[in-house]
Amino acid sequence: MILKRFILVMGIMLMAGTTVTTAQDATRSMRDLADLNRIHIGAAVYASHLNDPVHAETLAREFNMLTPENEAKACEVQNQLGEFDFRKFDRLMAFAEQHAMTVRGHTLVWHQCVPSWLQNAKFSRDEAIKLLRDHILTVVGRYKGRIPIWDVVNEAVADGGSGLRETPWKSLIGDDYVELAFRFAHEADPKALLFYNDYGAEPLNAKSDAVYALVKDLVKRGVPIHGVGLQMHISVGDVGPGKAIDPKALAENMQRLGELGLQVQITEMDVKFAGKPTEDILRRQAGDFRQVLETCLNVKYCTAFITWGVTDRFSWLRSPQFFSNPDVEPLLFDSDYKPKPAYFAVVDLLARRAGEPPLLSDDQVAAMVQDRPAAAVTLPKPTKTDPAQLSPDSVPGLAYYAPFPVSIKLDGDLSDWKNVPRVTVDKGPMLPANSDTKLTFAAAADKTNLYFMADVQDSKVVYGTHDPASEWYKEDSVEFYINATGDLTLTSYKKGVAQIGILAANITHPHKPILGGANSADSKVSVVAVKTDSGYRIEAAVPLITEVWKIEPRHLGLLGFQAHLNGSSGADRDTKLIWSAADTQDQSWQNPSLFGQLIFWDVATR
Ligand code: 9MR
Repeated sequence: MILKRFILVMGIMLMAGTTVTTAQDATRSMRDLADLNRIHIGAAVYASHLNDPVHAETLAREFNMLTPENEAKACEVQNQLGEFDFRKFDRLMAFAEQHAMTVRGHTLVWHQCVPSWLQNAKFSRDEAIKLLRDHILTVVGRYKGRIPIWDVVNEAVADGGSGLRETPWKSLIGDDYVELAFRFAHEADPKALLFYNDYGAEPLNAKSDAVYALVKDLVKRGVPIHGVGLQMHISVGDVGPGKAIDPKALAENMQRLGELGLQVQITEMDVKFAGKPTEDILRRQAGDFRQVLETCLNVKYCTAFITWGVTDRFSWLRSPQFFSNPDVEPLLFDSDYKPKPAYFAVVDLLARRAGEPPLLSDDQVAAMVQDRPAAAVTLPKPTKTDPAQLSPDSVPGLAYYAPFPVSIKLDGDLSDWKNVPRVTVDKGPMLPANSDTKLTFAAAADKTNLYFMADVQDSKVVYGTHDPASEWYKEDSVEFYINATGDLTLTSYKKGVAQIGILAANITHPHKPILGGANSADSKVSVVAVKTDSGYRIEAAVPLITEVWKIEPRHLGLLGFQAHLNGSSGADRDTKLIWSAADTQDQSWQNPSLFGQLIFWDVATR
């Protein structure tokens, strides 16, 4: 869906004290950009909001996912025992289907919106289990095959993380009500992805530890659970290094959940503040939204980003029952559906990540995100010089687009690398005058491996002259570096980062690779090296799943990546060529933040 539209941004981009009055030709909606990034961007909605045509139009134009804000909750669909009312829910479903939006079912089991028959109820455990099953089977079953994701259990962990909170289902059934709810939801729709959803468990803290322990146990025991929703109801200024939502700690939490085999989604984001909005508040709010989305985009397990409403006008936070600030503006669109700085922050980030023209200048971004955490390089729109190429041209020194799936055989023959873009590196901190040594590399993946190819031009290939255990880099060798931790800002090595030094000496050592470099053994790389007329050539296969990483190629998903060449003309290294522009001093061996990016590119994408 390409909706061309023109947004006149008059005086709403208020950055760093200066009013930026710009007219932006935003040719793509947030929804289009989310589609390009292959991520769901959603909003919570009431069925009654659809009465407002501007609301309906904004929702369908800007979001590819919706969550019924209340319509699926127990007190709404079954407030009287055995009497189900799906009218409002059906209305939202119909709207979503009409506009090809994905629905997140929210929520089956919760300690709020408790139906009257369950309040202070006196059922036996068996009766309660039957009621729980009937409820879930009826609700999930009605939309079987149409709702791909359900928040099965909401907010079950006590604040502070000490066990499960008291709820009607817990007191009637016991702690296993959680597990039973997941099993019943799976019974009702075996294909639906089933989530546990909670607030206050976004970064690393006692509550997120408790959520992690809960879901880890469920996974271990084979309970059908597929994801964790991180709600993200926060306040302006909460996001940033050392703050309540530290992007690094958020990424680490997502990462550990992902490593259990679960997806992660930001399910209910809004950013509140006391009093009336000011320019400064809205600017910092934009930075908060941007950093959370950026973290989500950087962690491969994060698959959706949902705001708790479309417009400030209908935010739950305005209600006297909740935050009770009639002036709060916690969302992306204001009360008149005008996009706010937060909207532009999100759209600009999505555009940059998809190689579309940025909406904001780098200064504007910096003003909203002080202490910016991520290695957010701005990349040009991906283009292919040669239409036969399987992925776009690389961006010199910054990004390499690795096509997948491409099947490669390690045999020293490059015919299977046809149409995989090649990059030549002929610069670096050490290069003797008149040397014509250079490195040409390429990368690709299939379902099991990430492949690297290095074709080295070198008039004298030197190997076997040093002890590979300590001085491997003093003779001819190629280095590929990977940062698969999801955190491209890391300034030191840890599990998941590897410097894979592959020696030319492998030419005479075909069976067990001779490697050097930090964590290189972790990579479990296989190597074939051959001598060529102009130098030597290396093909390497790094398993996508090892003890230290789980790399899942996903379109536009990224890894930290670096390529180096060490050249010797006899006694010692006299050539050092480096691909990434950030590493000017040969420091990648100890600082992964100097890597560039390897961006996966699905070959099916035109
Ligand atoms: O925004 C929702 C509000 O309209 C309802 O009155 C309330 C009770 O059903 O629930 C609000 O949504 C909550 C969500 O379902 C779970 N996480 C916290 C949300 C805000 O309270």
